[in-house]
Amino acid sequence: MRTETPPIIRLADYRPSDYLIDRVELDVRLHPTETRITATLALRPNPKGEAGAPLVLDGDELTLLALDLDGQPPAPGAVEVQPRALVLHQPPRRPFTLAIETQVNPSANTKLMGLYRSGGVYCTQCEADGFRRITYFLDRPDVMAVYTTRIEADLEEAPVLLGNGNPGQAGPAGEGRHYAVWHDPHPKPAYLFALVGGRLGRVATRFTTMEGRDVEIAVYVEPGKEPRAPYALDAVARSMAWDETAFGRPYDLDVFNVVAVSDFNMGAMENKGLNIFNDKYVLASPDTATDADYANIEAIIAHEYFHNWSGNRVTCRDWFQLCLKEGLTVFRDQEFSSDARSRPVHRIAEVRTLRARQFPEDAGPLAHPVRPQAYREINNFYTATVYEKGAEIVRMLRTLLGPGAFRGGMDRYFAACDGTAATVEDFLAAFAAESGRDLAAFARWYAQAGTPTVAVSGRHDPAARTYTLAFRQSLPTVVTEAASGAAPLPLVIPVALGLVDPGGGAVAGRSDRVRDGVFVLEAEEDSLVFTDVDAAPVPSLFRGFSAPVKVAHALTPAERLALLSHDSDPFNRWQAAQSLGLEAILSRVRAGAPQAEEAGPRGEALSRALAAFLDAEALADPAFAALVLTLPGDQEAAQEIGTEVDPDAIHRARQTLRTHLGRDLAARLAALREALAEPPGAPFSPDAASAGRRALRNVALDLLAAADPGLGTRLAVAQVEAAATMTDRLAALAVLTLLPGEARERALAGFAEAYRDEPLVLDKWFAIQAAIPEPGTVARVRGLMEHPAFALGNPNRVRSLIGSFSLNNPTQFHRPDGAGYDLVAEAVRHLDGKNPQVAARLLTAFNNWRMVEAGRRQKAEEALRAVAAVTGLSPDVSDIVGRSLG
Ligand code: 0A1
Ligand code: ZN
Repeated sequence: MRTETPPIIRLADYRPSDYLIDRVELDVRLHPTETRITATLALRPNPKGEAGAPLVLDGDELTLLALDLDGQPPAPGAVEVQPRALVLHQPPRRPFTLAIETQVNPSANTKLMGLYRSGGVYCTQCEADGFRRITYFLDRPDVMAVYTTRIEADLEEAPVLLGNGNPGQAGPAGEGRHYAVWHDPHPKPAYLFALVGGRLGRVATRFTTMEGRDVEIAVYVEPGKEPRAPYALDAVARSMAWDETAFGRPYDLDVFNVVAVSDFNMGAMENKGLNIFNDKYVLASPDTATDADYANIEAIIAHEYFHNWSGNRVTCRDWFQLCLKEGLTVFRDQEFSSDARSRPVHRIAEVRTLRARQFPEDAGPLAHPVRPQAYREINNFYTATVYEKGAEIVRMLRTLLGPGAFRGGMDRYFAACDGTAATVEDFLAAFAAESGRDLAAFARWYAQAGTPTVAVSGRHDPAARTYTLAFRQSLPTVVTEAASGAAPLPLVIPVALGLVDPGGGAVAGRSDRVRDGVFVLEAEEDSLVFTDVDAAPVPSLFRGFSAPVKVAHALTPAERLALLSHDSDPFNRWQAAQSLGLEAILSRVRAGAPQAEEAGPRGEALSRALAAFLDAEALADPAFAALVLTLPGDQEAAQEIGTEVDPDAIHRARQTLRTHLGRDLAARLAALREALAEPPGAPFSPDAASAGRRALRNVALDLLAAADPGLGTRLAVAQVEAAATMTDRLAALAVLTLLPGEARERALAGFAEAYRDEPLVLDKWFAIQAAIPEPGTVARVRGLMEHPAFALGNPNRVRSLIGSFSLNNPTQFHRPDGAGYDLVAEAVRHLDGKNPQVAARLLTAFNNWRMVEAGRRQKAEEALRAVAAVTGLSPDVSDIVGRSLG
């Protein structure tokens, strides 16, 4: 088999479908290897399509058993079965019915797209194009139909049968089988179809909507795991309530079901009324889930639930509009989590994710606009850019319009587009109509790839008592196969800002171009004059991270310290500490390994700043303090350096700074650990305040261990043994992984033994070992791939071991001898035959290969070329490898 580069699909070529499907009746007879599906489709020509065109139904790995047209077998020669399509020539020019019987093998479906089995449970995944693996269909999101699904299965094997919409008739079907009918009254695209059949445990609750609808909410999990489901169940109920209050959006069916499965390509899926989840994002107990897991479960439950309006009631016209549902829904789940937890702490977490994942994507060969103009494989576009940068665009819109007009625009959007498959233009039109603003220039955020840089300089004029800020924006020209590489146009950039008095007093300065604390930068260059400014202030720019940009703004350590101490904006206080930390790391790297013991002047400044900060307020907001104490990661420093990166030099510099901070702050950190210690037997709570205390305690442990490995080992070993929560146990184990020796190996072995029957906990064990920054790790990871708990067929295992290695272990992934690259490339090659989507995602770790120094770069290129040379590569992997090398 030859590798085929999949053809390019362009937004500019969009055409409405020639046919529409109004109703779908599915009859699914579940069987482990021979599942049969009869689909009865009510079709009609689309008045917007081409009259008399052949009907081309998508299909993939289907066996066609029977077909009839309006109750008759079609005329000989009228039907053509192609490998990936069923073509009906000269279909009727009036409404007609097609009944199609297909057969599939769910047990052999290792791609986890379409109908497959996970731990014996039948389930489906249809986004983006999996429905065509169940039956022949117009598998595109602008074809929306009303579905009725009859599911039949062996009663022993699958006592629970779930579908989209509301439950209808159910009962015995003879020969030990039974059936259930589900009807979804809301027209939907095929990608939102789902069914589940299996033996499952259940927890449930009820919710009454603002419209008075009584809804039954249920969460289904592996039998026996019910005690771990209530947190997710409660998160559904809280999400329902929040969407009513925050956006006026009620739920619209009588039941809402969530099913957790252990084999899932992504996080979760918003199928109408039947969300299917990776069990990692459902199951939680203090002994098995960390605080981060609890936060993720809450956020992802909310995300999928919010899709019911932003995604399902209003869906996407085509896959280029993916950000229309994803960016908006991420924004909505971020707001939900901010309301449920600490808003500033959550904002910092969002920005850390954006910088760690989206900025690198936007700076490498896989860069693409939030709304791509072309793709070869849509499943490769579920990216940080579409999701996270997409959410930032919605956030900027709110900043620009203000909360009132934003909410009004959202209401208009939902009203105007309800029941339709919409576009980004429809979305922006609602806000333009509401606010009376022209959003044409703002729309460039959707079309231009790359992270903009905004360079700022400030000048105080004592005589005129003015303070002038000069801004200049620049956007890299991104050249891809899909985009011309045309010079980018200026973006509309909301700059939330304020002036801070270095001594902590008030600054009187004002400018009438700043409204509600926001200045809007629209031109390439602009300057802003504040009047009545007596003394030179420190500008606090991009408060709350008001735009997804890099800021080039030279400040002295003293000025950063002033922001850390006196800014009213918590985000920028954190940012000040981060900038000091980053500058301290970079200056060490640039100086080329100076004396190991020295922190450098910036390191000293950081120590002093953090000491003052800890004395003043560590206990006031522990979660915030934990973030302030956490240095920027290796990858962030690498991004900043940009070319000829030496990951070892960065790692050494960061470790030295950690050691230095740990020494300078040792007494304070030890005191903090005491002050934050949990009284024995205290009840567990996953709430943000309790999690914040745990976070600060564990950051303190990490720094103490960096300063004094002996003490660190003793403290961490004790904590691993005595921990009351997985958060504390895992944090201590992670500290130990940085301290080579017997104690570490014993702790790791003990952990594996204690959780031998807990795959999701063993994933954490895989992940922290894969991140050990030592030359032995490649061999360790290869060994772990042979561990009985590892399985290449399970996406969670693969991501935990190999994904963690490639993303969280820069020194070993980028080993100078190329052994790290080879490990990942080999895994991609093995996996591609099984699960191309996960293989392709794994390969994106090579995204920044051009940034590393020449020796490593050559090794990375060799590894990529070895993947490219494999015959029979999937479209998924061939797309990523092609763009990475392109
Ligand atoms: N719409 C889902 C993401 C998703 C996309 C593709 C999938 O197929 C494997 C699964 C899920 C979301 O945003 O949560
Ligand atoms: Zn989503």
